[in-house]
Amino acid sequence: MNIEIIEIPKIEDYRGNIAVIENEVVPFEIKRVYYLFDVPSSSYRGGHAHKTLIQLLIPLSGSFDVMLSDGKEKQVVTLNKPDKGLLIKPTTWRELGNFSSGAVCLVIASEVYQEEDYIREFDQFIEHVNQS
Ligand code: T46
Repeated sequence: MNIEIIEIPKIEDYRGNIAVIENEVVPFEIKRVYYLFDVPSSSYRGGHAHKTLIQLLIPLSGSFDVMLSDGKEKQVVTLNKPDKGLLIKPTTWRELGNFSSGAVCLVIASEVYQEEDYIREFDQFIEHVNQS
């Protein structure tokens, strides 16, 4: 599976913690940041793969599950620590679900939004994997 858990450097003291993401924390130049919030617990996000985009998903608050597939194997990663992110490289099918109340998913991305980079049909994803 083309994924990695990234530890985000943090500074802890009696007042609480600060986690800092500078460019060297991620293996790409940061081009976009967005976040998912107020996601109903019964809702699913994602359900697609990217041709070139690399993303780091960080559970800023609460927890959620990321269901992953590389076309051969499946894996589920639970994200519930704000100093541990999930790096998802191409070409990986991802679906996010089981959001806890108040969960916030921060996403740091290697590219600006481009709809042409999405593979939104699982059959097309399998074809893409088999061709590459
Ligand atoms: C991903 C998961 C974790 C934009 O206009 N700009 C953006 O940067 C994004 C991310 C979305 N949009 C528009 C496109 C759609 O009209 O917002 C709408 C919802 O997007 P989407 O259905 O792709 O949202 P998710 O939560 O299913 O997927 C998003 C990212 O698109 C995706 O790359 O990995 O979050």
